[in-house]
Amino acid sequence: MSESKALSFHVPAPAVRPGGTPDFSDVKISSAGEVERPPVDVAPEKIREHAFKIIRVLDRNSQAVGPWAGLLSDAELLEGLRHMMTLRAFDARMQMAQRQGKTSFYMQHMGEEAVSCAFRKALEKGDMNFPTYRQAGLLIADGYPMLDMMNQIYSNELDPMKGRQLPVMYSSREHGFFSISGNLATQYIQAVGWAMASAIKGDSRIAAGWIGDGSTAESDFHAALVFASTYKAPVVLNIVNNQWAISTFQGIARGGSGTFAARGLGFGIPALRVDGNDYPAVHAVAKWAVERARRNLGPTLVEYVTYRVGAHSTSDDPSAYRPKTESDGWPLGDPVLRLKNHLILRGVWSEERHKQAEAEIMSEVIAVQKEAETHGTLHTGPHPSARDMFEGVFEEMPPHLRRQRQQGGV
Ligand SMILES: Cc1ncc(C[n+]2csc(CCOP(=O)(O)OP(=O)(O)O)c2C)c(N)n1
Repeated sequence: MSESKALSFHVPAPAVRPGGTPDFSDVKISSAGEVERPPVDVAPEKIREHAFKIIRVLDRNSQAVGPWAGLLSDAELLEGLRHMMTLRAFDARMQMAQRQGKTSFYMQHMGEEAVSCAFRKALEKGDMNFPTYRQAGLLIADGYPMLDMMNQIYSNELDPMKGRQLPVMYSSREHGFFSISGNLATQYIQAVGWAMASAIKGDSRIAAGWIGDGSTAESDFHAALVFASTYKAPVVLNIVNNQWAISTFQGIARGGSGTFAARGLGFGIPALRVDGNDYPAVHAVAKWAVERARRNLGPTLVEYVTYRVGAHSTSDDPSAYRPKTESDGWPLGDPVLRLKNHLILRGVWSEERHKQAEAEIMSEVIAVQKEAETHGTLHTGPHPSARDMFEGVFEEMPPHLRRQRQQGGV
């Protein structure tokens, strides 16, 4: 025993730190059009390699190529561009509103707009998403009113959550957007349960679970995969790999598995990786996975390879843990720019129209913001009634809560 070498403890570390040169040489990027598109009823073991490649449609010249291309019309792509631009403008205004003290907190989507916006277009009315706090594109792309989102962020008198939730923790049953919870990963297993219930009832609605790269380390992620694979639940299990979990780089949560998608292999769940900054690719892969679920072929795990360009939240300063210019080095580019260039190439869009749309969208967002602010912000009234604090804790208010409410004089 005494002759054995001393053991050493391994802590994965990112390639660079602040002050260094961005380095994404470890991200193996497939060429656009390169990855095969299997039939939806493919046996999982036949597509093991898909868990290590990246499905891409838009190539370096902005052309749509390969077997996953061509599913969307020009009109649909233009609509997709508009959704992403709206989300970006919304983010910019709400980020600023937080800095002005009009709300306590905000979380941006910068760089990840394609993921939730394109995914939503693959679902049908009645399907249910179980999102994290970074999928507001699901709401924007489904036509949920921006006014309701802002009212929630301001916790004002029209806040649909009545001021009980942290900003960005939206909820809309009607728009297939399950109430966001602050506790990471809990929604992933709930998505599977919802999908199981749909199957038990003989319904045709499917569920989509959402999780970030960091949160896959939570036990609920693993529980979700066990239940989804055992019961072949009609669910799409989405992992948004934006490279970061606050200050922790994705290699920590990924550990020894080559990719996050590869986590599905041990559970017998078909697993695909897709370029998360490629709107048509995200949509095509989402459609594939949604169809599998709808045809009762079971769950699919999808890893969206993207990059969190913004800070984690308004409480975070990324320059403390990664190079300031790291997002410029991200090899998959910017989702808005890439779709814009593709549409210009198709002859249905132009630089001028893009500039004009940007201005239009921004003034629309500002108009909604002005209206929301007439109903109150963090530091100006009106607010939801303090009475509301006691509602909804139980279906019927128990006597002790009624007493507390009386003591509070509301
Ligand atoms: C159970 C739990 N642990 C820790 C936190 C604190 N926390 C909030 S966001 C976050 C990082 C999540 O990163 P990731 O899953 O990669 O998603 P991203 O924010 O990058 O979209 C952490 C640790 C929490 N909200 N819940």
